[in-house]
Amino acid sequence: MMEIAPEVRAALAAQEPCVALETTIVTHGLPHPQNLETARACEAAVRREGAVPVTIGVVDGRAVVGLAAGELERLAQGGPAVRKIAARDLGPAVAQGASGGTTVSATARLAARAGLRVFATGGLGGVHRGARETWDVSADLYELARSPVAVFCAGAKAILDLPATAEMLETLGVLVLGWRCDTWPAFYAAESDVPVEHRVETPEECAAVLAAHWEAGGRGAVVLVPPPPGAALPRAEAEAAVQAALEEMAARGVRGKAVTPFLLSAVERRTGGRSLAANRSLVEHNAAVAARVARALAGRR
Ligand code: PSU
Ligand code: MN
Repeated sequence: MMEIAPEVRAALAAQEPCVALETTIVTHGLPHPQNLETARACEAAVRREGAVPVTIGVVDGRAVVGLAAGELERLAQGGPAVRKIAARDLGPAVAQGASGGTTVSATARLAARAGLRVFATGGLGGVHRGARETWDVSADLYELARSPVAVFCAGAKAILDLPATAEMLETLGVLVLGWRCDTWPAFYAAESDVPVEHRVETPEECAAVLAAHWEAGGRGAVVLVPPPPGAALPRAEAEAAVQAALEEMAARGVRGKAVTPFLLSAVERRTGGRSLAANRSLVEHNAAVAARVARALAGRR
């Protein structure tokens, strides 16, 4: 059911550092052609830091761990047939021969099955604002309660309820680490009011904490990486754009898996594309930090 690319298979056998990358950000998160450029830039960043990039997605019913360049291009072309595939959608996608981008939940599931421990993306899914009425909580959180994978991200997307997301991760036993930060980054903005309990300063320290977490029977972890200085948007600007996007969404009655893609594009319009630029550079930065930690983890074996 799952296909591991030869390069990835060899790297895993040799215990070389690998970094998994998701593809919903390609198929549903960023517009074309920035989506493809960003995905390639992430792969390049991982290689520059001395690790093997492992982009994961579903192509014609094949759940591929380590997409070839042409397969990634096909997903990036998009179109209505390209699905957004969360962990629970893997079965239907494979059995029906469909193609799609895998969300954090599906990517974490496949990465863990392949034996990968380090995974980078832009933002994690989480508890949506208004979840008390809608019950909209991303399956990403529940999957991290099960799969022993560390996700490097700039926090949960700014469109979410951050304090509720942090509480939920605590309930689910998902470890949260701050990469050189003491509060949750608010995705486009570098900080928020939500504290992070455990801070790490170096790849070696991060690797040591993750290794101990897994040795103690822990499963998923989230490593919060604030956006690099040049990339972050001012907090007030990001917040105003999100508020307006949420109102537009309510007026249009958008629901279910369309919520996240809708909000991302509405925020992009309202920041004059600046959120898109921030998104691109922070994902690449996350991939680079993840690769450095993957190397430190490999060095411990
Ligand atoms: N972060 C982004 N863009 C995205 C996503 C995250 O900057 O497109 C995607 C991730 O794949 C994440 C998914 O797993 O959104 C969450 O979707 P939902 O809220 O429907 O669970
Ligand atoms: Mn949802």
